[in-house]
Amino acid sequence: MLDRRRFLLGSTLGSLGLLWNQKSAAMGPSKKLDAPLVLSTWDAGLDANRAAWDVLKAGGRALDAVEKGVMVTEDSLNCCVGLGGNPDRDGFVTLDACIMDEQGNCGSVAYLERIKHPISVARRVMEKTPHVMLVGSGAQQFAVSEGFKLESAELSDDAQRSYKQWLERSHYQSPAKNIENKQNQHGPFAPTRLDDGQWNHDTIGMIALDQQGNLSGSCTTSGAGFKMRGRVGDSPLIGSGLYVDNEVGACAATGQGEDIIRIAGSHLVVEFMRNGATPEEACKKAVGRLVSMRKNKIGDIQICFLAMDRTGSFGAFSLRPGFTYAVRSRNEEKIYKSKSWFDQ
Ligand code: SD4
Repeated sequence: MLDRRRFLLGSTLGSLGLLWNQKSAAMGPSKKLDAPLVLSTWDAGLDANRAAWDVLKAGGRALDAVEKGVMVTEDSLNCCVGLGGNPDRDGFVTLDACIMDEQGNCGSVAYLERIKHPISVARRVMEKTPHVMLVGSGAQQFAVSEGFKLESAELSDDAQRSYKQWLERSHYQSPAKNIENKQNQHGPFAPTRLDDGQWNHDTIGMIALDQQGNLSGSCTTSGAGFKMRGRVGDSPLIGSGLYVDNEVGACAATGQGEDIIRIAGSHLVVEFMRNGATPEEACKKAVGRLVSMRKNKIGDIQICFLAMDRTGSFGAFSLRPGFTYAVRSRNEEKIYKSKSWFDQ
């Protein structure tokens, strides 16, 4: 009798194990690293990760890490982040950013001009106002009242050159279609900064897991190069450019904002993880959602997701090849290349 019970128990557990294995295999690979851990979009994320890592390894909060981290990119002369970024089609740099912590607190700014660190203004919105999002002149007014310096509106040398080049090519007809797709960077509206394709993306989205096991995320950008004046992308929109749920995981997005917004991309990825998908599989499912929604309108756009679950498993997926992301942990400091829908 006892043997029969043991046999039944063993075979039940065996089949549970089998189911578990089948599920994991179907969900696709993800890599797991111990906390603390920080991930960010594109190669430029390496430098940003270093600043975040200093906070994390000292036992600091993920929230502080993701703010400090992306400030490095906002300070650098990047094509697509901070005041050195490409302007809108009227020649003004307008910045979008958001931040979210482990308790669902979040703050955001959009269409913000002449302020060096939009991510810090977003954090102040989160901590000092009853609101989640401030835009345009109101966001700028709030920033100044909080002691942020109003910087010059002059474009950086690179941005000026790039803007001139774009005006010559486009005759002001259209905003750039896509600033993300490395594979398609030589079209009439491709806003390459130095015509070598290395400068046509870089929005930074960062997600981190601290030693206490808490997640936070940040995202900051000058948005799509040569966009229409007033255009806001996914990056400052909680749920599109960034989402954090401490019980599940976090996701940050980069790519054509309009298409990330269409599917509330980062929130969607977190929901897929909540339902059992690994981070990479969740990112892939979100890309697949856009593919089936837009069908032949998928055109030349690029969208990319980077995700981590609450245990430190992480992964990414993009629509087209070319998306890279930077990882920093105790064991590694590395650039990964994500898989893409069109690799398949
Ligand atoms: C936007 N998602 O404004 C941003 C662009 C981006 O790297 O990701 N650039 O649509």
